[in-house]
Amino acid sequence: MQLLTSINNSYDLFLFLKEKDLLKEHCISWWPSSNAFEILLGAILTQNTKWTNVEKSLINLKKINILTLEDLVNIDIQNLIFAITPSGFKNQKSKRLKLIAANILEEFGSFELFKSSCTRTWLLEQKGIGFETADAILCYACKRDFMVADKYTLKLLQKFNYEFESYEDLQAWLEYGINENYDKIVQLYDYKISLNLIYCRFHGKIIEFMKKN
Ligand code: 39A
Repeated sequence: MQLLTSINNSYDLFLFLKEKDLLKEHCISWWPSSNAFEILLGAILTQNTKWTNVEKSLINLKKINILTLEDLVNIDIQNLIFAITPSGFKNQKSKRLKLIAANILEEFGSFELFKSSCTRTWLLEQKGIGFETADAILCYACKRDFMVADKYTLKLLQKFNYEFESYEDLQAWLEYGINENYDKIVQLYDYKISLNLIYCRFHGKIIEFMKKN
């Protein structure tokens, strides 16, 4: 489907999506959890699968009390594999989860320190963490000003006849239009909205729009 509206920058795209009220049934930052550890799990489990499958794995992980990095490091791998089976690639993802939990504890000592001081470079050095997963962790779990630029976003922009050479080109395009118009965006909200929250909601609006269109 080709879209009739034309957009000149990501601020125009943001306005196009904003008027559709796509997040009215979602929490403020769109990602359905305020628990940063659960967001980290979800960001890795969602690779190459549907979110509904991730939700099933997250429920299983809660049921077996995987609530901290230490729980993840200590759980028997077979039990972890069983719990995350719904989200696919269970052997690969279980190893990745265990490894990142151990590496966070070794490098930062705690999840709180990880949230405040991890860098994008450090995340990208972790096995199985690409741009999209790293930015999802930074944006939603660590509340940093990084916009996720995923395949949904690329597909949506193709409908507006945009093409990008790389993930980082797309991300820069998304962030630039928002940053340049930050003051105008803030005025559209009747609550205090940070740049991070705008990025969270913008990304959420893109996914919800693409699921419906
Ligand atoms: N692909 C996705 C999602 N689809 C999602 N939700 C729906 C809520 N999250 C949080 C992450 N990735």
